[in-house]
Amino acid sequence: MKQQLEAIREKAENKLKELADTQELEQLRVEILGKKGELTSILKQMGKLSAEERPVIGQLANEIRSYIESKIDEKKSELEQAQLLKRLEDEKIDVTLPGKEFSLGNRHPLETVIDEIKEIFVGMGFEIVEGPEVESDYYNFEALNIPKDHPARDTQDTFYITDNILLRTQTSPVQVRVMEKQKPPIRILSPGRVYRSDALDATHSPLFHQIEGLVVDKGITFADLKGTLETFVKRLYGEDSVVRFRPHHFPFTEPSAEVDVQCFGCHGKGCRLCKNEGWIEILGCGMVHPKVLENCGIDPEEYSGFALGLGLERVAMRRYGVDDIRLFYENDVRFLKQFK
Ligand code: 2U9
Repeated sequence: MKQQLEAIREKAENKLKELADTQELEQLRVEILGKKGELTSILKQMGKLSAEERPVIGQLANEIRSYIESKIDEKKSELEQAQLLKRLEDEKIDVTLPGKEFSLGNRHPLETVIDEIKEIFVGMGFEIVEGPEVESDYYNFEALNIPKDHPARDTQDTFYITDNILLRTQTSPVQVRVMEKQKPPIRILSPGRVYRSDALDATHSPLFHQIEGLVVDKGITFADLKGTLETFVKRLYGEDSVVRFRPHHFPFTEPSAEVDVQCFGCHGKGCRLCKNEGWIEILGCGMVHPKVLENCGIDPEEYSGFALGLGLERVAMRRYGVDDIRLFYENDVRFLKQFK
C-alpha cells in the first residue's frame, strides 16, 4: 500500500509537469483526490491493514494528499498567471497608433443658403412656415388669382396628379392656408420644394426650391416692401449693394416688381456674370392683390400686404459659381465636399 501511495505521488508529479491548462488540472484533481479518485480508493482499503500498519499508512496517505493538494494549488496559480499574461498580451492596445479617419458629411450648399436667408428674415420678425407639396388646384392657383384660363398657367407647366390635385408650382399655397386661419398681423416666410414640368438642363430642373415671404397688416405700403427687401439684399450680398425695383406683372400682386442688384462683378459696367446688363435679377415681389386677400377671408379695405418670391438655386449658383443646376441634386460627394 505504501508503494501504491508513492506511485500516486509520482504519477501526480509527472502529470503536473505536463499540464497545459486549468481544466486538465481539475481533471487530475478529481482523478486522484476526488471521491472516486485513486487516493480515496486506497484509503478505503485501510480496514484490511493491521493495527500497527494503519497509523503509519494513514499518516503517509495524509502527507501525500496534502503534498499533492499543495502542488495542485501551486500549479493552478502558475497556470492562472500565465493565462492572465497571455490575455493581456492578446488584448494589448497600441495607443500610439493613429486613429481611423471618419469621413464627415457637410451641409448641402442649398441648405446653407436657405438657412442664411431664413436667419435674415427671422431677424426681421418673420416666422417660418411649411406646408404640403401635393396641393389642390385651388390653393396653388385659384386662391392666388390665377383662374383656369389664365396665361400664367402656361408658364408654370404643372404636374397634375388628378384634375384638381397637383404638385405645387410655388410655395404660395402655404401662405394662403395661413391667411385663411390667422388674423393679421401676418409676417411669414415659406421655404420649400416646388415642381414644374420643365425639361432638365443646366439651368432648369423640374424640382427646385423657393422662398416666399408675406406680410399682411393694417397700413402696409410699398415703402415697407422696399425697406424690407433692401435690408434683405444688403444682408445677403453686403451693405454696399445697390438695389433697383423694376415694374413687372404677377397675377397675385398689384403693383408688382422685380428686384435687381447691381452686378458685384463689374459694379454696373457689364460683364460675363451679369450678361453685360450691369444688373442681376434676384427676386419678384409686389403688394398682395386685393382679390387674393379677399379669397383668404381678409378684408382688403382694412388690411394690405406685400409678398416676395425667390428661387434658391439661382442664388446658390451665383454664390458658389456653380454653372449646372443638376449638380445640386446628383449627390456626387466630389461636388458636395467642396462646400465644407
Ligand atoms: C400670397 C400672395 C402673393 C409671392 C411672389 C413672386 C413675386 C415671384 C418667382 C421668383 C422666382 C418664382 O421661383 S421663381 O420663379 N416669384 O417673383 N412670388 S410675389 O406672392 C404671393 C405669395 C403668396 C398669398
